[in-house]
Amino acid sequence: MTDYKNKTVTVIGLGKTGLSCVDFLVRKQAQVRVIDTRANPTGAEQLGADIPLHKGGLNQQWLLDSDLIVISPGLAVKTPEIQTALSAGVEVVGDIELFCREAKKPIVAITGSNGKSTVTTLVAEMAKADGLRVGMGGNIGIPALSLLDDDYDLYVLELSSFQLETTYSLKAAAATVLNVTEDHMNRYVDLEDYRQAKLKIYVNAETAVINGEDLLSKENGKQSAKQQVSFAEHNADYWLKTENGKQYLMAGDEVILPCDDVKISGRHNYMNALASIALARAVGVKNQGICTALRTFTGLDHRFQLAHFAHGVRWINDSKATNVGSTVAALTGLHLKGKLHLLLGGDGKGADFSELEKLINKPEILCYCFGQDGAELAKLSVQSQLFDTMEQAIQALRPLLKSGDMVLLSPACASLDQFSSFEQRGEQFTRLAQSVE
Ligand code: LKM
Repeated sequence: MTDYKNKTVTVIGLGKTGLSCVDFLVRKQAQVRVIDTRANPTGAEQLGADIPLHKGGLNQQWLLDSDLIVISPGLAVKTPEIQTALSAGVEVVGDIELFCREAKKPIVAITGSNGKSTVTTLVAEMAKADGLRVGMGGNIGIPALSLLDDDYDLYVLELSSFQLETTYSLKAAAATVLNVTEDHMNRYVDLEDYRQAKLKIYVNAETAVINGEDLLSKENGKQSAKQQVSFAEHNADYWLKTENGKQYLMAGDEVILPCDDVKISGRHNYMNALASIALARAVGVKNQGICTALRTFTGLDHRFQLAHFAHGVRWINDSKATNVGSTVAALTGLHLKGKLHLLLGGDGKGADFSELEKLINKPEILCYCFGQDGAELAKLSVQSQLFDTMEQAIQALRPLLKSGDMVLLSPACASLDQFSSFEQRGEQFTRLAQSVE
């Protein structure tokens, strides 16, 4: 369905994405109504007074008499009421599906357990530096449907596995699954179930960009990209050359840039840079734009960001680390002078934390655990303490700090048990860090 006029469409889940769906559908002259399972959904105050809103639960009758249901990534498709509507023949899609049916310009589509916001931003910066008008959004920043209002040459979208589950019409010019490590185990049966949702990004793609070091990121036959390119340290189309102790970002035999000229650092960031180069080149971005972006992009807020430096203590905000793989990346290759005071906790979403054990159970690392799954995290190391909140954990570690130490918030968990988002958690950490004297 692409003609929504006079169709009865139920949007499930408000927030800025839900509002973007309502706005789009109203302009298409659909009969729109909204359901949100929360008692006080965010964005309700911005909803037009003429749009019916059912909150605090689902409304099976509304779902059954819909011509179309547009479901939020915040609600599982396997929810029984949604399954009942699907069985009755009602079409169920997400906001990205609506976007793909309308978009007239090439799309670079990016997913992965880790690094997707960094790569999305880098690709967009590369294309902008090359003179393109770029619409960037999706799972970060601006909801995809809100990008349709402007005249862009290229779309660069970050897509979550939940968004990909409800997308059928994506034909990306270039698509990547950056990596697959465990996340969202409260919403998927197992890692394979989660991976299959992510692999949908390759269906009908022009170029698939795969991680040569992560077999789980590869197409598995059901997908059908026309071309495939790889990135990895060795034996890949986009790779890292090491010569006389210096490293270089490479495309085949061609040097793109010495790693010393790249602002973001660390091995995983060089992999992010290689993936970004592969995606940008797949849509025709020239080296000049690629290099300008790599030389200037300093990284995202809440992503291993220096929040404060005082009395020789570095306070690092890595609130964006909402899964184990992300915290593993933060801890791998960390340069420590003194002790590491590591803040861990929140909603683990059913994760197996055991991979962290060997990385954190060290004499130079002290763990301060908090939130819903704090107790489980505290069991991983002998030098750990348990608190109710992040704020209490920070109060406890303050008197122990010595010059050369690092305080790192890289919690390996979602924030939604105690915060409205990882951004809010990172802002609180930064405020507390800066209030040290
Ligand atoms: N109907 C209905 C709804 C809609 C939305 C009911 C409902 C919600 C809850 O709101 C959200 C918002 C955002 C639920 C989510 C959101 C995001 C569920 C999952 C995600 S996510 O997985 O894409 N991102 C989180 C993660 O764990 O990666 C981000 C966690 C964080 O700390 O910010 F209840």
